[in-house]
Amino acid sequence: MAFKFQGFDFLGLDASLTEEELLVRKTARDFVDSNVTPIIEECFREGRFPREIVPLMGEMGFYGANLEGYGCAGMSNVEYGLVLQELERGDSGLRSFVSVQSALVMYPIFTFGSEEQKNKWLPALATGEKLGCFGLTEPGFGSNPAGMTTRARKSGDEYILNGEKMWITSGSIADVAVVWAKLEGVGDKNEEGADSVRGFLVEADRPGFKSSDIHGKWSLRASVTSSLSLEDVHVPSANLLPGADSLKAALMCLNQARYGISWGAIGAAMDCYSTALNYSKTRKQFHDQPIASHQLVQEKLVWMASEISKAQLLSLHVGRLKDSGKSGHQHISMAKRNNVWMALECARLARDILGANGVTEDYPIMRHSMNLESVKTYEGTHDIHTLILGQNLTGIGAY
Ligand code: TGC
Ligand code: FAD
Repeated sequence: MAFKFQGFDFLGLDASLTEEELLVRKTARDFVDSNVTPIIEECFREGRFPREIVPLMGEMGFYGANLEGYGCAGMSNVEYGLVLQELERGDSGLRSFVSVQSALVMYPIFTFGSEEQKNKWLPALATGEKLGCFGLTEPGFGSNPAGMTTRARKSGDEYILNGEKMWITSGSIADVAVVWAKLEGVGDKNEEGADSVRGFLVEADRPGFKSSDIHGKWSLRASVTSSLSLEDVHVPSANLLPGADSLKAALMCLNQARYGISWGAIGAAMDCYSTALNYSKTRKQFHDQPIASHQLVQEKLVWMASEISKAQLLSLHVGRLKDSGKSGHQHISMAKRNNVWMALECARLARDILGANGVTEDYPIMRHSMNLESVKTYEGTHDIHTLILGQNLTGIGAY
C-alpha cells in the first residue's frame, strides 16, 4: 500500500552531499511523489507512456540536466544522478525516457554537433517540446554494434541512409533520431584509426523513415519501445554529427546513459526495500508477531540495506570522479553492472517478504522487478559489462 518514502541513508552519506545536491534530490523526490506515483501502476497496466508529464519534467530542468547552456540546467553529474535515482524510484520507464533524451540525444548533439545543430535542437529538447531517440541496436547486432548493417551513402550535398534499428526507446514518439550508420566507401579504419561509423540526425518526418512500436513487453510497459526502418532516407550533409567520427563516439554516449542507470537502479532498489520494510513491520504471522521479528526476514532486509548502501557509495564515488573529469568507462561499467544486479536481487527479496501480496499491483515490487530485467539487458548486458571489466583488468578482450 502507498506510504510516504522517507529516503534511505544508513551510512549517513547525506552529510557528504552539498546543499544544492540535497535540494535537487528533494525537488525530484517531491516531483515523483506528486506526479508519478499516483499514475504509474495504471500506466504500466495499460502499457501507456505518461506523455502528460513530459513538459513538467522539462520545466523541472531534468532533460540534459548535466549539460551547460542551450537552456540546460547545468547540474553536476552527482545532481543529475540524484534526479535519475528519484525518477527510477518512480519507474524505470520514466528514467529510461529521460536517460535517452539526455544522455543519448542531447549529449551527442552537445558533444559532437555543429553550433547550428546545437542551437536548432538543444533548447527544444531541454523543454521537452521536441523528443529524441537513439538508434544503435539492430535486429542482428545488439551486444556487438560494430557489426551494424545500416549504411550511409554520400550523394552530392546529402547522405542517403538505409537500414533497420531495433529496440529503440521513444522511437515512435521522437521528432529526431540519432542514427548510427557505416559510411560507404570508407575502409574499416582510417589513418587516425577511426572506423566508418558515423552519427546522423534524422528528422522523423523524412520520407522513407518509419517507426513501429514493439508490443507484448512484460517490462518497461510505461515506456515506448520501437523499431525504426530507413529506406533511402535523404538527409542534408548538415545532419551529420561532425565530431562523431567512429563507433567510439556512440560508446561515449553509452557511458553517459550507463552512469545514469547506476543511480536509477538505486532508486528502484530503495523503493523495493522501503516497501518490504514497512510491510514486514505490519504483517503478522505466528504468535501475533510482525514478520520483521523473524530472523530470516531480517536477514533479507539486512542484505538489501547493505547492498543499497554499497551501491550508493559506488555511484556517488563515480559521480565525483566524473565531476572531476577522472572517470573511465570501466568505472561506469562496474557501477552499472553492480547496481542493476543489486536492484534486481532486492526486488526478488522484497517480493518474497510480501508473500502473495508481492505479486499484485497493489505494491510496486513486481513492476520494478519486470522493469529491471530490461535494465539488466540494455546499455550493455550484465555479462558484456563483465567482459568490459575483464578486458580492463587483464588487457585481454574475451568477447
Ligand atoms: P572496441 O574495439 O573495444 O572499442 C572501440 C574504441 O572505443 C573505445 N571504447 C570506449 N570509449 C568510450 N566509452 C566506452 N564505453 C568505450 N568502449 C570502448 C575503445 O577504447 C576503442 O578506442 P580506440 O581509441 O582504441 O579506437 O569496440 P568493440 O566493437 O570491440 O566493442 C566493445 C563493446 C562490446 C564493449 C561494445 O560494443 C559494447 O559496449 N557493447 C554493448 C552494446 C550496448 O551497450 N548497446 C546499448 C545500445 S543503447 C541502449 O541500450 C539504450 S537503452 C535505454 C536507456 O538507456 O534507458
Ligand atoms: P544479444 O547481443 O543477442 O545477447 C544475448 C545474450 O548473449 C546476452 O545474455 C549477452 O550477454 C550474451 N552475449 C552476447 N555476446 C556475448 C559474448 N561475446 N560473450 C558472452 N555472452 C555474450 N538499443 C538502442 O540502440 N537504443 C535504445 O533506445 C534501446 N532501448 C532499449 C529498450 C529496451 C526495453 C530493451 C530491452 C533494449 C533496448 N535497446 C536499445 C537494445 C539493447 O541495448 C540491447 O538489447 C542490448 O545491447 C543487448 O543486445 P541483444 O538484445 O541483441 O542481445
